[in-house]
Amino acid sequence: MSMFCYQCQEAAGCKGCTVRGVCGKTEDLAKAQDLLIYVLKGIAVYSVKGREVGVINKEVDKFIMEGLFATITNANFDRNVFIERIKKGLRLREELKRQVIKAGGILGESNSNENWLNKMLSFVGLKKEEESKLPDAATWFADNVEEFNTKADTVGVLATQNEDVRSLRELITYGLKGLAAYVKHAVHLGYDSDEIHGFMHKALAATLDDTLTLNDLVALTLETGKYGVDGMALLDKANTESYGNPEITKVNIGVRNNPGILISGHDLKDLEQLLEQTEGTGVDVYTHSEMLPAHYYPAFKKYSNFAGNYGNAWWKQTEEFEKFNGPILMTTNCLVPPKASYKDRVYTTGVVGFEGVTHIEANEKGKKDFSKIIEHAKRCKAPIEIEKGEIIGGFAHNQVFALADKVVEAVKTGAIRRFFVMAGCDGRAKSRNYYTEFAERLPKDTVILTAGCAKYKYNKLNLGDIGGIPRVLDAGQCNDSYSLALIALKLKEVFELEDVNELPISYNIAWYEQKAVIVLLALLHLGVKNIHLGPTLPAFLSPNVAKVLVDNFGIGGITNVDDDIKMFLG
Ligand code: SF4
Ligand code: SF3
Repeated sequence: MSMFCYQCQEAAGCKGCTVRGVCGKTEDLAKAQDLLIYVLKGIAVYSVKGREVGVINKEVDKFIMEGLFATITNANFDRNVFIERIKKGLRLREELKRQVIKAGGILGESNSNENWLNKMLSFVGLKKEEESKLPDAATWFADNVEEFNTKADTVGVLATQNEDVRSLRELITYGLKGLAAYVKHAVHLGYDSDEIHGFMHKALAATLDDTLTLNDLVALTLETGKYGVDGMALLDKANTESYGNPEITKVNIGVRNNPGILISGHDLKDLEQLLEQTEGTGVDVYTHSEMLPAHYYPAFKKYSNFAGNYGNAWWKQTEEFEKFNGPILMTTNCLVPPKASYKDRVYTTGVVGFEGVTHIEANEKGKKDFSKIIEHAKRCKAPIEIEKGEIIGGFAHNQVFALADKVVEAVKTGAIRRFFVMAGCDGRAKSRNYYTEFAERLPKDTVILTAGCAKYKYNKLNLGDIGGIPRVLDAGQCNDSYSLALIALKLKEVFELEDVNELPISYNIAWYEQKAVIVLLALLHLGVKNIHLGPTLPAFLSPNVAKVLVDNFGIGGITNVDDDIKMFLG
């Protein structure tokens, strides 16, 4: 087997990609990503010890967060980026080790005598018995690519022999990847949390610990969900304090006559900088896929060149980017390996990357210079119209709370029989048409609560409204699933219920990549039961781990639309 990856819903044969990723990830890239994760775990070991003695290295926090994020499905396909990260990670690890030894976090006693410390580090290193207590990820070292390749063969997912331990370790790691992505966006807006970084490191280090039992790992999985809630709450605070609360908004899905820039991904700070820099240049800005909800924030409405949303979910980009005619800025996943016909129009930023595609870095003050993209746009034709009309969204917690009386009344009178949370991801599998049919066939007295790119399966259907409340309420991006949880908790309070599961809400969630994993774990932490996951259950759940989720949380898969609707409606 040349590689092994089973982190997303497209894992080949619902088991794992072993030759090349269905996503386009090559064997070399997969191995470099595996090794980077291993390096991050090794750094985390020192970070945990460091935090015990008051050592918090912010560069380490940032490095681990961005490294996790970079390995999310469809984020970065540039192997060189991972090789450089591995090299930097090993350097950082040694630096952190030094700080921790100095603070007494490893040898047990603090010694601020620089001479003693230098002597010890250069001649003795860690005492042999101390070193033997540390996992290999914290002590191995190499400085050339050949050795990286050899090492990578031994540290991937399958290095853990026991399939249940492996399953839980990976479930935690994927949850952390999703969490890291959300925290990264918050950090970009100046919001951070030492506590969340501390937990991420503790959990990463724990995936190396062979003394942990399955029960310990299950507990850690649920704790990951707690931090998932905290991470999404932090990002919600960052987004709403920076840009206002999302409000009901009609978004144009047609085109104008000016050249345009298409921006995709989840990073609102990148969007803000792009809008500032394109204002008055004659270049319009359109959103794609997960950037659509940016239109719901009051702060972006002042830009007259913020033209609308172009296209659909990420997987349609190969067709839609072609027709857009102008440059495309990818701020996060999901990037599909670009076709030669438009590759020169693709730009990446943040953790996204693809070999041969121009990457825009922030300067030391965090500012990104998008002038190259703007000049590029000016040389391009206006986008080809692929759709016309408007879609409506902006039903995040604050807006729904403002409508609470109306919603509660509709539930009390029976005008709304049930809500269906259909958050999550879209994807290219044909079986996902299930979600379009499911939305179409739901009885007219039901309302869909959505978030994430899953919405594109039904947000352009004409499903009508119930007394003025649209039957599809879009809260925003996948992280705004947090809003849906807040709405559920609010309804529980209004209806004076003991348990959130007594509400007339069903959960039929579509997943694809690892952000959906942290959303799922967050919902479990909030006590939500009987979540159905599709279109297939994660390949990384071993039969025993799946059983734990079924027995304790009533997690289930999907079957067919009619039977599932019957089942949900009881
Ligand atoms: Fe396969 Fe998904 Fe891993 Fe890509 S990310 S290699 S498609 S399991
Ligand atoms: Fe979509 Fe990638 Fe997950 Fe943020 S853009 S939801 S798949």
